[in-house]
Amino acid sequence: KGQEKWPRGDEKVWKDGLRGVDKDVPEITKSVVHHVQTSLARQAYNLDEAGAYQATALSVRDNLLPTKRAYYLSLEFLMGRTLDNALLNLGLKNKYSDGTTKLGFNLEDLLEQERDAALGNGGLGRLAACYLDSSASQELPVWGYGLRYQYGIFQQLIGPDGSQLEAPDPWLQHDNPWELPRADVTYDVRFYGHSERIDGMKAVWSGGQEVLAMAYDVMIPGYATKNTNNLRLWESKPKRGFDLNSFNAGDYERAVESSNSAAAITSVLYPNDHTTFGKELRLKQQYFWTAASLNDILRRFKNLDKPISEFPEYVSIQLNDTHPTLAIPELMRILVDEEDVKWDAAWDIITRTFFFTNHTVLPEALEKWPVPLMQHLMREHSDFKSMHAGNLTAFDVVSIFLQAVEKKFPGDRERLARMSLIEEGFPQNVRMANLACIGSRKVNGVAELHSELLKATIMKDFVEFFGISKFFNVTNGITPRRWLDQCNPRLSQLISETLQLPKATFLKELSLLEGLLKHVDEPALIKKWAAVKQSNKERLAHYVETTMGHKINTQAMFDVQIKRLHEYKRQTLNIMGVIHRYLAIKAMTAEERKKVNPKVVFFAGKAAPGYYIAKLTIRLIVNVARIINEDPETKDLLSMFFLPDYSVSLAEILIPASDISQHISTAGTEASGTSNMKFCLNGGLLLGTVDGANIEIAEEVGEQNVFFFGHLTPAVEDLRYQHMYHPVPIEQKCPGLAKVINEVASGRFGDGGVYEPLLNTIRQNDYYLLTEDFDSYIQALELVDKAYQDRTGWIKKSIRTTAKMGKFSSDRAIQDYAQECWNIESNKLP
Ligand code: CJB
Repeated sequence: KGQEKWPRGDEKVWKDGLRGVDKDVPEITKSVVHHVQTSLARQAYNLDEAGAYQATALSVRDNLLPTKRAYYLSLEFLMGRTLDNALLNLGLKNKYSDGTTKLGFNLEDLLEQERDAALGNGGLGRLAACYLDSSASQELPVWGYGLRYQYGIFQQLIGPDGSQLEAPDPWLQHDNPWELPRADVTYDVRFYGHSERIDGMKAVWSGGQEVLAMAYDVMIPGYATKNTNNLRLWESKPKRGFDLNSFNAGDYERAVESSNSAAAITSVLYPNDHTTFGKELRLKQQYFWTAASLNDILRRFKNLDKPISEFPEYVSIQLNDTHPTLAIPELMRILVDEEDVKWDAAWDIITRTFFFTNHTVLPEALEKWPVPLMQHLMREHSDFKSMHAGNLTAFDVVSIFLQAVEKKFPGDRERLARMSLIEEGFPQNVRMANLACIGSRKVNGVAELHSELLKATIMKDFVEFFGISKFFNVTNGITPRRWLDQCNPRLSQLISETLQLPKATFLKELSLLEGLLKHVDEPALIKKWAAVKQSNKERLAHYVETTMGHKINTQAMFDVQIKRLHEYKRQTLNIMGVIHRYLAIKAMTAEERKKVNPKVVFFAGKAAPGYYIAKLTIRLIVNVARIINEDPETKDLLSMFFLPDYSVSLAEILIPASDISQHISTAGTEASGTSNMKFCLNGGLLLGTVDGANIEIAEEVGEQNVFFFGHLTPAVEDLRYQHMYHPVPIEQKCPGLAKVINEVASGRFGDGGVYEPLLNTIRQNDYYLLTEDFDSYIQALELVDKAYQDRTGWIKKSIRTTAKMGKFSSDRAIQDYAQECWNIESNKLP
């Protein structure tokens, strides 16, 4: 009544509730305070009972409202194995270990029986998997949608001459206990055929091929919660078994043709990374998947019995790269042709529903689809064509976009051409990134530098048109459950003891690792930390010995580069560095060799089957390894291994064992990188260029704890220009590298002629600037050696690095999306 002392109740509870941070304030109190502050816009000191009633009622009402969901559309989910992860997330590992032991089985051996679910190529697919774990763990209503490929990423074998060979990955050969087939959840998806406009507006699409999409649900258990989210994967099936007419007429091939072509859609994951090939089957995959997913999302929305105009209030859709961009025109088609929504209202729904993440600025990765192919496959989306041709219809909202551009920048034909969805040429192409951008509410890059580059390059015109606030950054993250607790249980245990916190506490709030800093100088911790690293190195050595038959010196420094083979990632720079080191040791006296820091270099990674230069790089690595591992003069000081068939499970062995890992892309080319975060979380130090998330890692851990080298992003364009127009022979530009190249060419590591095309990429225009960065790379490697000599100093760096990895939890990243894009909140279960 105005007289009472402010506030009523407990002052601390009010304050903490207002800040919304204190974990001890019950959810209910926080929720009421939240409504006082936001819904009522009132303050605690003048809150009367009527206001308190309103706030309480609103808080209770929250429990009755259907919650909004976010959908993560990704063509790739690189899940790895599930059993160990599920046991840890459910807190059941010890119990199951006891249980299976009593039955005469060792749980660890059973875990090895599981095949990786490898439905992805690399970083992009693994990121999607980490995001599912974080969403489930934080009780966020996020569902994944993808494809259930019969064959995941190919199995990599190394042939007798050192080349990569590919074999299929029939991962579904045995029953997959982690999925639930949902014969009750199916949709028809149409391809080809023809469409007719009626009333000049609505269109009816008929004929062509109809395929059935059937759902398989994969459970995503959250960590230390009862919440489980869902990943829905679609399988394509023939709509009708086979064509009985043809069968009866004796034409057996024709009879099964259509059923085979339906099943083919989800038969295999395309093994290309950072490139687009314009294959019809790939476009069919994209359309099949987006159409089925949208149907499913709409069906769920309709159960809420809300007007369609409220769709964005209940649904957000994140486009993981441009692969699901067809969801934009497909939702337009459904809204206009099936739901009777007017074009402009439909476009408004679209641009409040979709959000788009870009993962690379490499031009060869920007998806483009030929207009004729699109027209052929999806009759209804062919309006792209009329839009471009200037044959505008009143209903074509997308073309209105171009009119708006013209209005804002009159007469700027070049700008119009750049921003158009259609790229001129024979044939014309649809630019998927432009479509994804104009159809989305927001667009983000995956690390600070990358997001800045996006705004300055491929999205520049769009920033000028839409304004800067549409564009933002979400730095990638990794789940600490798999990438610390599961892959490195001893380190997780040591951290728990040191911080005197249960594992679940810091695995859910990774910034708590900072508490390690207080202990960094304690000799007991340093000793234990070193012992954990040593045991992980032994585990890796054991793996190499049993799979490849090589014994490894575990006292040596372990230097690791594991990622897709790509010229921009510069595995070639690494191998040239190894050869340089080998030649240097060969030239030393026995006395000098005593001072050399022994080192084992590990490589792993797949090359796209059609990527000739990347495959040649693998061949060179394997053949150099064969020579130096057999050289009695040097092999104790330097050895090297290419571990075949890189996978999530292999990464779980390699990452905890690394002393130093390499992330050495040409500046400005690696959007983020996520393995860099995994290595650092496991106390491995980082050797890298000033690129992607390396920069933010250095900001966190301090530059004295990372090893940086090479040119910076702003220099790259100029250097490339110089290479193009003022080439300098490699002998002058970089004598150290020239010498290494000559050794390879001369046949020191097997037939030199074989490697000419690879060597020429460096000798000729050197697009990825190896000759520019080689000297500083070698210097950085020397600094690494020097730092490693001081073993205690090294371990302190290692502890400091782990301590500062809080920012890189995918829990933080997914919260960024939840708040910045999706506007969803945790759905806490009792
Ligand atoms: N990325 O894995 C892929 N495939 C692509 O086609 C394009 C980009 C990677 O995505 C990761 C997740 O955002 C990034 O960390 C990585 O830098 C990028 O190359």
